[in-house]
Amino acid sequence: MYTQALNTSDGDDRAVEDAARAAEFQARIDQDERIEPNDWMPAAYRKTLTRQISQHAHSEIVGMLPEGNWITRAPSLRRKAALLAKVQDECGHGLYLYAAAETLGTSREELVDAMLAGKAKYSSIFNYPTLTWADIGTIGWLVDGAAIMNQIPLCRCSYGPYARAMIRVCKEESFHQRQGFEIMVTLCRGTAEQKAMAQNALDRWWWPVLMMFGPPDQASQHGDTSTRWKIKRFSNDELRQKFVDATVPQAQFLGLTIPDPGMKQNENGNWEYSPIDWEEFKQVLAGNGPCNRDRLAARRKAHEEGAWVREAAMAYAEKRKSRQLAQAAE
Ligand code: FAQ
Repeated sequence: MYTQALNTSDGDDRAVEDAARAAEFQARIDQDERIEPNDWMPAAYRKTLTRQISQHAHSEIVGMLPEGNWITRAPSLRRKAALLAKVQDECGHGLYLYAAAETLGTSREELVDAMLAGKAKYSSIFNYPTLTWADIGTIGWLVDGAAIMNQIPLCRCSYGPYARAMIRVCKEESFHQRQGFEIMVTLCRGTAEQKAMAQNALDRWWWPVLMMFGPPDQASQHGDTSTRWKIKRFSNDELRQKFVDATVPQAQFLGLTIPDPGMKQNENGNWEYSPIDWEEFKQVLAGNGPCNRDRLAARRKAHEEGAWVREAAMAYAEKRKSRQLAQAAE
């Protein structure tokens, strides 16, 4: 009885202490202070950031596959060099992001294993195929364009390592967007067949790109808490609208038609789009998109084939450590 009373009072004390720390944490966020890895943070903040940053890292890595598919078939040496550099940049983004996620206490091995086991998500957009060269232009123009719209506000995210990684990532995404748009300009000024290929790519990618921003606000599970913690600065629908408003004039410049006959501009200047097929989004998230199985199979194969690199790096690190210990003991 006495022990129980003691435990209850211990528990109460801990709850009061945790509430005080959480209030102090929220006050730091409200004052736009950056949270750094060794600072106290609520377990739920750590968890949601690990989730978001690792999903983002997986997206960059899986995102190399659709474009990687065209490196050997790029139409000129110049296009090939730019595409190769872009795909390598995406790999680099994945690496900065895994490093940022690791500062929250989960190892890269655990994060990667969760993705390979199909437990962790990556962006729905990378489950669509790249059928023609125009898809490479469209990915740069629209997918990187959407990524920039979503990621610029993440440069002001409350978690320091994520915000800092985003600054460099956004600079590189901006180059990617331009190279994609330039491919589209070339195709649209080319033959009728090239222009038709560009239109066909836009027709296939438009709706999946709008889905990249996540479910509508009323269905977003993490939106409110992530906004309160200043991980997100804008809601999914706000960013989607900004993207549509920025993209419509670009499509007009290219002379392409957005595949949404119901789209209209309202008196505020915003482009109102037709309802999105959220059933398709759910199916892609459930693993039933056109390329989900291929993407995971390709990542698993690459992981298995890279085992010797990880083993060699570990053996080298261990050897180096024992040499340093021996030198320190001399
Ligand atoms: N795909 O409650 P919310 C790129 C999930 S990088 C798959 O609204 P949240 C560069 C969400 O995770 C592209 N899953 O979630 C590139 C959650 O599930 P969970 C990646 C999605 O986190 C270009 C559930 O639905 N960018 O493209 C998607 O508040 C070219 C409920 O959603 C980032 O990751 C989706 N589209 O908002 C690379 C940016 N949307 O975790 C190569 C950072 C939602 O409970 C080539 N991430 N879900 O199991 C974010 O800003 C956010 O995480 C959102 C989702 C906006 C994606």
